[in-house]
Amino acid sequence: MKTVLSEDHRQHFPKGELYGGELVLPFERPERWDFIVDQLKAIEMTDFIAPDPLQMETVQKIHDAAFLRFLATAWDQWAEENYKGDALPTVIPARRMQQKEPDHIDGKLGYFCMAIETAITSGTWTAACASAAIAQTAQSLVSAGERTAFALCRPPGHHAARDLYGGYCFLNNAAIAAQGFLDTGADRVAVLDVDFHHGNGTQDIFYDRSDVMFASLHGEPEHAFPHFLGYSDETGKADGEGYNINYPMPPGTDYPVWSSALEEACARIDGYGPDAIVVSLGVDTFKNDPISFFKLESDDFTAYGARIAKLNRPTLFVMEGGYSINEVGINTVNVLEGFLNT
Ligand code: 5XA
Ligand code: ZN
Repeated sequence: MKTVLSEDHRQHFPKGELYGGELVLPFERPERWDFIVDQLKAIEMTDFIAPDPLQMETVQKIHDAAFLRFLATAWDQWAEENYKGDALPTVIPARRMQQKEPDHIDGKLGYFCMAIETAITSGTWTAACASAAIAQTAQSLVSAGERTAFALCRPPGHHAARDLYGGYCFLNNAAIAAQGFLDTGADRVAVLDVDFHHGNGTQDIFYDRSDVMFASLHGEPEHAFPHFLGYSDETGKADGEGYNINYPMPPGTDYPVWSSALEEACARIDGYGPDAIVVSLGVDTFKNDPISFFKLESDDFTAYGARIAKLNRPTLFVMEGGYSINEVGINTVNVLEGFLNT
């Protein structure tokens, strides 16, 4: 198996994340990547390769032009204001307010943001583009005939919608990869999101489309981020009706419950008959994750990697969340090993 990765991820390292009313060391920080790479090296099951240059045409099919322009220029506009910290929004277009992109960076940040914990830094755009390029390159490998590949993306992507960033995400790597599969001959692609958090961005992007099925297992929005999307009655619209499937689960959910949702999701995906599967692989379902409430054990990750393999389709793994630093590598690699050994 090949792992696609880049040191450029280090360029995105905000000084703080807004959490519990404080600016804390970000949960989503470069160290996570090091733990995953160390564990991948330990099992010697993977070759490491660098990404090809980003193909912006695919990204433009997933994200709006104004949003991409904003991400590419946000830091420079912020720096022009001589603000001292990283770029964080302070005002958002709430209910009954105008939805128009303002000129001032303070307004733009709020306009394009879905969650304000996430800071933009001088290197965020470079890192986000490298992360998307990683997903594209790994997708090309699978499109060219590899059974699987691992896109070690950082920053993650599944909360990024057509025109929204937040939840540590800027460009939607999994959606860009799904579009890449379609552009290279696939008729149908399934995105299976096993991160603890609902992939609101991926859902948003494909909500009215039938060529991408989106299935997500996640914490109930009543209790879990992103709070405003991820209910089971969100089933798609127009051509996409029936192709969006959410499995929200309550606090304390353990593997027997979680894996029966996975079983249902796999049955739906099987029935759909995709030419490729993109797995949004977040390992924040782990019992000790500091910002999540599921109770999966490390061995459960191996078990579900094996279950995904039984779908018997070309499968791309795209890294999303997971913040229990000591186990993020073990749990990620367990999924890949479970898949590869099946
Ligand atoms: O999958 N998404 C995450 O892990 C980000 C959660 C952000 C919570 N503020
Ligand atoms: Zn997550």
